[in-house]
Amino acid sequence: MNVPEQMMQMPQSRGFDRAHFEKHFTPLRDEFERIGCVMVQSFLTLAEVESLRANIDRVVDQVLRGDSGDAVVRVGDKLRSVENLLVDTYFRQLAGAPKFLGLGDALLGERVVATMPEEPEGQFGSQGYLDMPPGMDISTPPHQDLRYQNFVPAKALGVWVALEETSLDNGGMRYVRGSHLRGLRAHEVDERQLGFSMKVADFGEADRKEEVSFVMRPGDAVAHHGLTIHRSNGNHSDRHRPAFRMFMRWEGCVRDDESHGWYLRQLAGRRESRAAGGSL
Ligand SMILES: O=C(O)CCC(=O)C(=O)O
Repeated sequence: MNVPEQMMQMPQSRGFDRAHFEKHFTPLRDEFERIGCVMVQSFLTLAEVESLRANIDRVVDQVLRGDSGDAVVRVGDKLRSVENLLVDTYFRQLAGAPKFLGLGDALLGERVVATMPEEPEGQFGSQGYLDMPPGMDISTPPHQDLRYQNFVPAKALGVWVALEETSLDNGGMRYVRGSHLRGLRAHEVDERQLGFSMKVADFGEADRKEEVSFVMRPGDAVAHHGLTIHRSNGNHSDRHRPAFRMFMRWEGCVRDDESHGWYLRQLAGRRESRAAGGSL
């Protein structure tokens, strides 16, 4: 399966036509800075969406078949998430895709790189596939990605691309307006779900009141800052909510070892409890 040419073209300087992305993406920066997230309509073409989907299916069927770790999460017989797509060449190449890096550069106002799985360690942290299958009791707890990633300075973002029509009823994401301006909140372990182990400890009404959400078509993307609190309340429709997500960070970020150590200890504790037959 070929990587879509449009995403992979290699032009000047750092590998892409900066003027093109400045024209399309830089105007979104003000909203991104104020609110902490912004929708990019038709970020991917339908052909690119199809290519992504085909490659995700291929990786799940051929590469991650029999994975015994946390990379492929199923709820019942339904696929919930695939976290380490970067085991595959297609997705490794996508980490250098001009469209994604161009969006990251424009929104952060800094040169970004895609995060790699070996950086945040554990399975959460780079490119992933995320569905919220209908009729399953699953949600995404309110969290800030930087609680998992622990990059400093806090210059990171995630780009979440809808692969099908998405709105609140089928599990669309909610983002807390302005939460990225108020630093990292205390998190605690969420015992319910594999893959999403952290939640904001005191998430409450004041946060809910500030939530924004989007009606998305296939190929639309929402970029959110690494400190923006986001969650999903679950899928109450009969439609799937498949999405592709890529994380990026300023190329100069380093890891806060103390903060990351805390996260890794929580993760290890959770794995132990699961191995001992406890909750997920
Ligand atoms: O798709 C989801 O349910 C969660 C996605 C998420 O938290 C993220 O992309 O950072």
